[in-house]
Amino acid sequence: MNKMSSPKSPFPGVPLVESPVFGAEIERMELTPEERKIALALNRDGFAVLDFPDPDIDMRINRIRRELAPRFGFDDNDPECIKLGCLSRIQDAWASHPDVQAIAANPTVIDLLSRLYGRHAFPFQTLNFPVGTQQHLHTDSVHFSSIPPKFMCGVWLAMEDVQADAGPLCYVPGSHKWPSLDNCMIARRGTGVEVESAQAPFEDAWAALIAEHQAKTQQFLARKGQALIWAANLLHGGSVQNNPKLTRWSQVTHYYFDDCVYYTPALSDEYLGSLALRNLVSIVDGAPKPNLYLGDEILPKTPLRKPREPLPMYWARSLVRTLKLAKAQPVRRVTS
Ligand SMILES: O=C(O)CCC(=O)C(=O)O
Ligand SMILES: [Fe+2]
Repeated sequence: MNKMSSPKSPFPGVPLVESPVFGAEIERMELTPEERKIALALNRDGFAVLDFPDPDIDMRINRIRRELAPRFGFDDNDPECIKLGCLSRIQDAWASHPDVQAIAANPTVIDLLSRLYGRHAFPFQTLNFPVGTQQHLHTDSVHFSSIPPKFMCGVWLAMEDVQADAGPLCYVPGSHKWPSLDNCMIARRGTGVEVESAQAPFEDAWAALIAEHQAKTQQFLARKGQALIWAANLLHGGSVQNNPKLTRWSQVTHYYFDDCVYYTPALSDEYLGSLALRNLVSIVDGAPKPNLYLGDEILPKTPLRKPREPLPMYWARSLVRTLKLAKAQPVRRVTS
């Protein structure tokens, strides 16, 4: 069947690769045999491994390591120096480093993600890590969600061969099919509360899910230049770094997809209409990415707050606020 005669997806608000009718969707995706394997793995396991599609990747990695290492405060060429305890990441180095930007904006990766998800992908955040993150298992969904849900993924790139004692990337295969957690499910408010960590409040619930499914965590002993795509709701994290002298250079690029609302669930109360919207630009060209719901731009509203003062005073203030509401409030910027 050629492209022109392909029927429209019956679930345009669900990523094709996570569609309830994936068996039919994969036939319409126009994938090479290699890409088909990636689609099947992402659908089944919530992650897929690929060789990073850039003939210059080796040179780019070497330049990034050479130029970023001094900012982490250790000698990258000295195998004996202790690498633990250094500043653990640089966020959004893409803005000043052309190789970080080129990896995030790789057109082959963007094209593949766009076909797998059925909407155009755009990178919006980079993280460069010199050592293992030792980050608790988490889903990116609690940091970066979308409406419709699940239009988000991460692409992790190994910038060296990863050793077992360096704290490899780890994940729970199949966990992307478990419920996607939000504040309501764990009886917690997202607005009007102090947040120290977006993911810590969810960790008990994830541990209970792992126990319930008797699920196993796997490690990725990647080769330099290998990449891994993870789905928004896949549990992943960093294993323990047993050897403090070992590096584990990596770059993570986080992607969203066009025509969605982008927000932070950990700081939202969705059912009360309170969304911590994100104010994003695409790493490809710096273009702003508006929050769109079925084509309409969604502007931030004042979050709903619990009354903290005598009720009549609160109502009076609410009335004043309501009258002023025609004026858009500043967008709340949130970093993960
Ligand atoms: O590299 C890791 O250990 C995990 C990084 C991660 O979870 C992320 O950037 O979303
Ligand atoms: Fe993550």
